[in-house]
Amino acid sequence: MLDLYYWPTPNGQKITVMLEETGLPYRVRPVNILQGEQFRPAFLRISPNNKIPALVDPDGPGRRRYALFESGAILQYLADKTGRFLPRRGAARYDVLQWLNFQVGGVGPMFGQCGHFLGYAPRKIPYAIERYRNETLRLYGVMDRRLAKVECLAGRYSIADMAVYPWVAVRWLHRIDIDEFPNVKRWYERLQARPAVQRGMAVLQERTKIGNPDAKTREAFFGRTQLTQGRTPRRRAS
Ligand SMILES: N[C@@H](CCC(=O)N[C@@H](CS)C(=O)NCC(=O)O)C(=O)O
Repeated sequence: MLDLYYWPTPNGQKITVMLEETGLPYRVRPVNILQGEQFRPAFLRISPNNKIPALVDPDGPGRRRYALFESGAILQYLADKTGRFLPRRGAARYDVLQWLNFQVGGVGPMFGQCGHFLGYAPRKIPYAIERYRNETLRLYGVMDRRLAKVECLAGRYSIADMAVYPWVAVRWLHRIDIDEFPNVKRWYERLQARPAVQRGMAVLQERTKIGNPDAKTREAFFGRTQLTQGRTPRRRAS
């Protein structure tokens, strides 16, 4: 049984969607990142970057236990394990990997910063808001032009779509009007109708808490805890 270290955020939901699509048996290990549980030593041994998602496979390569972090790597691992949603070889494989990396290196970080400066920053910083919202709009434009030509990002339904979908699901955080991107909208609605996508998106959904973060959450996400990984900071030598 796979153990998924998870919280219901876009980066976590990509993996539950893939697990539901493949039917692999898994157990959810909630990591409440709003309460700083990502800094617990046992979790850091699996995910040294103190972020969900992370996965532990008791039957990994060489039939040994294998732990991995980074959602793009986890999606690729699960695709290779099952032989699904990522062609094994050839151009079609690299088509998927390009669009998967487009999400991991572009959509995730840029949409994330856009949401941060629009909704969470204690001060409104117009330059930062404009910078990240422009970048978010630009990325929507890239996807819209691509999806005008093909049904799914890499041609056919793949882990690249699963990676992007949960980020489009929270577009209200980025003040995106999906009607401005009709091809993204069509793609989104097609994925939304898939039962596995609905099941994956629903995992621990009742614990989602987006809104005004309290002091403990702010500290865990944006404060000194990020630099010390939960440990008491060492005093600087004078
Ligand atoms: N590049 C990472 C990003 C993961 C990520 O940002 N996870 C967030 C939740 S969406 C998290 O765990 N944040 C906790 C923290 O930063 O302390 C991935 O794709 O897995």
